[in-house]
Amino acid sequence: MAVSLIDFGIQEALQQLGIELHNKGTSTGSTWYSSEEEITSFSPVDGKLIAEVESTSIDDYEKVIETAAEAYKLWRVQPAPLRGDIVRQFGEALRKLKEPLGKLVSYEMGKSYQEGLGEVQEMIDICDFAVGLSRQLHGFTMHSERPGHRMYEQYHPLGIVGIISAFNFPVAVWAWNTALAWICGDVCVWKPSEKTPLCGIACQHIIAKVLRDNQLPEGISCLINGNYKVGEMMTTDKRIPLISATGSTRMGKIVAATVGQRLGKSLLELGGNNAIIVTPDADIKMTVIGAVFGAVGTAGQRCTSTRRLIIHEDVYDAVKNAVVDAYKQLKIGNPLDENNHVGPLIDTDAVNGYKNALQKVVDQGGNIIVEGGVLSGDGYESGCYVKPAIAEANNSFEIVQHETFAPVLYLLKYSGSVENAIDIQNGVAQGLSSAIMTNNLREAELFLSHVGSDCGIANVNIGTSGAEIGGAFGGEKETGGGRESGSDAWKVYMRRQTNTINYTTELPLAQGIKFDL
Ligand code: UN1
Repeated sequence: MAVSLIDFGIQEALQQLGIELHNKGTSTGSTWYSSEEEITSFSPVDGKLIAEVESTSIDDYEKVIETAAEAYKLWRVQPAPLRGDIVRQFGEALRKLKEPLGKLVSYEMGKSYQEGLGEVQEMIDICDFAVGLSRQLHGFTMHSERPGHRMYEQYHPLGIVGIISAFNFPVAVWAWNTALAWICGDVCVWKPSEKTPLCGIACQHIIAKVLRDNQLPEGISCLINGNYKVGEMMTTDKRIPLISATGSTRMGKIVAATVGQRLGKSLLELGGNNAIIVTPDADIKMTVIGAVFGAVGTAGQRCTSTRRLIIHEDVYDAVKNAVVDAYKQLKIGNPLDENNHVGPLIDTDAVNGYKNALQKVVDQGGNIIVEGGVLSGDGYESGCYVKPAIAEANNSFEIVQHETFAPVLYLLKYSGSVENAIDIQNGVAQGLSSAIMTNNLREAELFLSHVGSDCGIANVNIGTSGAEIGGAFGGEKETGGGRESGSDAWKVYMRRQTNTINYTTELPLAQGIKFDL
């Protein structure tokens, strides 16, 4: 049965968000400019064409940057707590629109409605976090080696921050960046994924109203649309001191090289190849929940998705059987229907990537224990619904080393001590998220120590996905090294300045240098 938009309240949600399907509006801040080229968005839920959005032309892009630069002059002189108040109001607007926006995320991206709501909650959480931070933004003071001198450091805004985000978190990752950048005094230009442009337009409507209500220019938040060519306009643009990019490692390498070429800053949040280590002391019931949600949540399309389970040989069969049993309970289908656990992949290209991975794991000597496959027929007309699959494999397989954005879980066996499992866990190019399931304090602490997990995120007795916004989010190695969201991630959105003030009538030089005139 095809999805009925009315049954799932999509039409109503769009109305509440003030947008329409087949949105013809174009690019950005203060005015909606128009151009020739269009990008189209198909819902993976029912395969329908749901948006045609005009792509930003070079001329439009220039207007956008001018609009943003103009807005920056006004924004940077607002006191930070006042900027925080705007972010507070944005958070309030999101609270009111949580359900319709969560629904749109679910419909355009394909994640479950619950996860769509969770994503909007992450936006609200980062707004709250940023509001508090707007009264902090503190630097250090230090003692000068010279008498009668004072030294301190302070943080100033950067200017225009460019945000390039991915389809899998079509709204939250923008908010992580933008809420912090705004309180720091920056203005933002956002290029959402060309696979989820309607989510971008919905967010733009929400913030534009907040800015309008406060007589502030919409240029504080600009939206541009398009494919990598529009991204390239941003990465090569010297007027954008910081580019924050989320996506594949392949994309990140191009962004880093281009931004690095002009000595700009980049904040990269790229691919993961996340593992859960299951030791003989693990609580198997907890392991199953963490592993299954990690592997099939968002249909395996989170950068934090669990891709590898590294299981000790003593508990291998017990864990394997429990996970396989849990997979039998999974319901796959329309993500707006809350009875389903797993929604579709984003598009048929992703389905091909999934099929390819399953073929490769067999070719490379793996053993499929939960069969995959593409679903067809009633309710699966989009061709994007796939069965979560499990394969017994080896960490050295080329396909296991690769991040496949789909629900494919690899089981890897280890023997001996936990160090062996940590070696396997670290034995990939990526370094985003990791977890250990154990009740053994020694194993847990070793895993968290400097000789333990080499990832940006390391958890004990929870899965690899579902991080809270309060911690810094990001990873090492080919994950790109960037940190977004909580902790002191705000510092990347500001420039640091060291100030030395002499309040005497002498001018002594540092390092005791004598220079008498
Ligand atoms: C992403 O997949 O790009 O930790 C972000 C998580 C979410 C964010 C994921 N809070 O799974």
